[in-house]
Amino acid sequence: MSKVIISCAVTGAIHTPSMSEYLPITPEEIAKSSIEAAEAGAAIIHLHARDPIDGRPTPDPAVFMQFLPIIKQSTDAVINITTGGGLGMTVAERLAAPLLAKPEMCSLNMGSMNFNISGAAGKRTEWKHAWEKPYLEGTTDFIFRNTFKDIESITRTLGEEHGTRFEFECYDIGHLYNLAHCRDKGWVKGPLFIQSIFGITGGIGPEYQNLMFMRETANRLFGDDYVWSVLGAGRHQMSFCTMAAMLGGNVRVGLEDSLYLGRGQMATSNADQVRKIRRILEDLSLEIATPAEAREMLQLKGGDRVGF
Ligand code: KMH
Ligand code: ZN
Repeated sequence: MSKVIISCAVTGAIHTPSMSEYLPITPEEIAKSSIEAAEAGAAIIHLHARDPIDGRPTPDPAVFMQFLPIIKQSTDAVINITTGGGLGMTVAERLAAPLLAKPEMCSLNMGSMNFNISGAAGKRTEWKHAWEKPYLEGTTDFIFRNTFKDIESITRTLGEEHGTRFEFECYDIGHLYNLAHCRDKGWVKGPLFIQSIFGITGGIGPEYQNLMFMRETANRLFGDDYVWSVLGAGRHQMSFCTMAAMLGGNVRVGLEDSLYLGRGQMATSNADQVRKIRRILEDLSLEIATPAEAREMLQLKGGDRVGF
């Protein structure tokens, strides 16, 4: 069995500052949290940026550039920049930082979809910032956009022109077929890094039968030309990662997708979650991939060939 790649998505665009005091917001906090996660065993750091003043997700390349070089200088981890961005950003805005930074890896959501995170607001009545509640509640009327034309263009500009490879985010079985279509068109080549996502309202539900179905479908479509990873949103994070690892997959944790460490227990850092999944994996006699091993498994261009 090959080693397990731990990805850590440190801040994202789903959770808001009122939900956890531990969510990294400023460039300094994002850099520190990423470095800690890498030191704890994450080989890949998946990054979004936030407005340092109010924590709102931002596509501003200048903000990304405040933390990317620090993380690069302090760790060997693979830096993976979102192309999904945050709610309400245009495709061009979402691509601004990746095109400037030319990272080894970028996320790529494999379709347009409903993306309802209004449930994350919970029963909360007090908010640190005025934008948070409407941001979340507005997602009952939100469509995340990635048409085939968008996907083709992203694979050409980032992939072909800059040598960036992708974390193909698949929220449902149909997204695997979308990816197979892109592969058949010649827009993307293996080994494909597939991130199967469970538990986002708008995507497939967090049931283990779906995990098996996702795995079997990916096997049928991609044979051994893919590297599989799994994330479970919210309380499904650790159980879905564990099941994926037992099926030969890789795992993604981080405060982007869950603010908790266990039932009723907030994670106080990204590194907390990395340490927990690492412990589970090692208890299962699985070995953790180093960044160098992840680079080899995913055929990445190398940390010295980025734009930051
Ligand atoms: N938080 C994930 C469910 C992206 O950055 O492109 C979605 C995500 C999207 O990671
Ligand atoms: Zn993300």
